[in-house]
Amino acid sequence: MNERITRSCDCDRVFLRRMVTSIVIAVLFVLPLAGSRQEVAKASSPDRSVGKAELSRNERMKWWREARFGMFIHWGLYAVPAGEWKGERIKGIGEWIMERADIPVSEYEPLTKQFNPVKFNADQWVRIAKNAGMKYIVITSKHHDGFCLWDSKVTDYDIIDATPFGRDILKELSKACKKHGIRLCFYHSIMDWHHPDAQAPFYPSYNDGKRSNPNFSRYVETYMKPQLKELITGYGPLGVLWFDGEWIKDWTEPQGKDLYNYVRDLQPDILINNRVGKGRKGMEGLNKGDQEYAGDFGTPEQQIPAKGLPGVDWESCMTMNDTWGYKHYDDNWKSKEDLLRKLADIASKGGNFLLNVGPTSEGLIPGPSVERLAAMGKWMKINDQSIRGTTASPIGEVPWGRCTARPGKIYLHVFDWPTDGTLEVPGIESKVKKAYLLAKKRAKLRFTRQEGGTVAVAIPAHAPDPINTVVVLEIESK
Ligand code: H79
Repeated sequence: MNERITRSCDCDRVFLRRMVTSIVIAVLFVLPLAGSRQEVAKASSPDRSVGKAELSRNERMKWWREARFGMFIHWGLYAVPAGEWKGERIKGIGEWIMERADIPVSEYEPLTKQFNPVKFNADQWVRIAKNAGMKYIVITSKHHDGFCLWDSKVTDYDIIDATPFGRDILKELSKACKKHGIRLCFYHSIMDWHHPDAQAPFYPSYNDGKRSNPNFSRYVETYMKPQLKELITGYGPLGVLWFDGEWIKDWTEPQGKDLYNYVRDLQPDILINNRVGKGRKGMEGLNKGDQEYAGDFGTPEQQIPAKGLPGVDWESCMTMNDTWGYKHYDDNWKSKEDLLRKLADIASKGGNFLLNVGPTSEGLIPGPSVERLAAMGKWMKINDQSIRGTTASPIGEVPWGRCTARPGKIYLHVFDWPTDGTLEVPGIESKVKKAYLLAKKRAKLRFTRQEGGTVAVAIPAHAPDPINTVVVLEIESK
């Protein structure tokens, strides 16, 4: 099996190279005496060549594991109806309005004429993400409705050929991301309700899980793959390709593996989510079973796995209200407290947080989203070390909040500030050198060691930050 789709291949390339050298020596000198030839052949067999030395999974995942926080952007024609069709408010997520309101292609397509986001400013969007402390942006190059946000050569159903706006949104974002040091990533739907060789003939059952389109492989080979090539070669290098809509009957795991390899041949260091293939378990988006499935990370949607996913890379994607694509009447916003605590919760379980915004058809990120991101950025400016590049809690669950770590430091995210002036931290086996508030590094906190590995830290009477105050323990690294 192709080494690149083997999830367990976490070995460091440098380590491997050294190992190969040792094995060569062993082959030449030792093996003729003791030898186990099979092992040698296995360890020294070359990687599937992709034109240049292949990066190990750890090397590829490095920036993503460090980033911990990214922005999801759902933007497309659905921002025009914004949750309403023919005067009726349509239930469900906004970007699904075509399916939910049974809109035929012939009526949905003309929305292109109304898509004129004159207030779109790529630089502003990227700055909003960056100021929130986010390190990457995942935007819908194409959602299920099939409309393309870039100048695709294989269709006219795109921003340049079909709308009065006529500006290449992805090109502008790509430039702005480069300027601000943000990784640009694309969400790309495998399911396509517009392309005649995909699901469209089955109107109104766009999401039909039972029926096939006899021409689906033609759509894959002559449309989807060329489009992905355009995106990777013309807008990259990309951070992630984030597939979705893979649950349709026409999509199979072998096709997923083929697509995974196709994309990585075009950009060897790119990351690809698990929805490229069929390994997803319901909405949890974790790789199911013990079989090998394609993909570099799991994608729990609208949820945070209770215990994280030890040994697996994962990213929770979530909306700030109840829709991904803009709906003008959805006011069910999560509070900034909730969002900031979710960020700490996810980091404490070793995952990433991909937080969504759904811009309007004018090209603006809704005000309530901007406000929340600004509040998160304010917290991140002081506390980002406790999130960025950290790993899951080394001491399990704690009663007052969450915990993250990096070598030599444990970050205590205190949500419920103790009123008795003492923060009890269980399970600390290493020697504690220092304790302080991350917001006030020079003011050292006193601490005592209690029985059973608990360290009691003397803390101020009132929570310096009622949402999440971070207390740092500097420990002797093992
Ligand atoms: O892009 C956003 C949504 O439009 C898309 N994913 C996020 C990131 C999405 N969210 N929900 N859905 C799509 C609805 C899909 C629901 C289901 Fe299934 C498809 C239910 C049954 C088939 C996937 C496979 C979930 C459970 C099994």
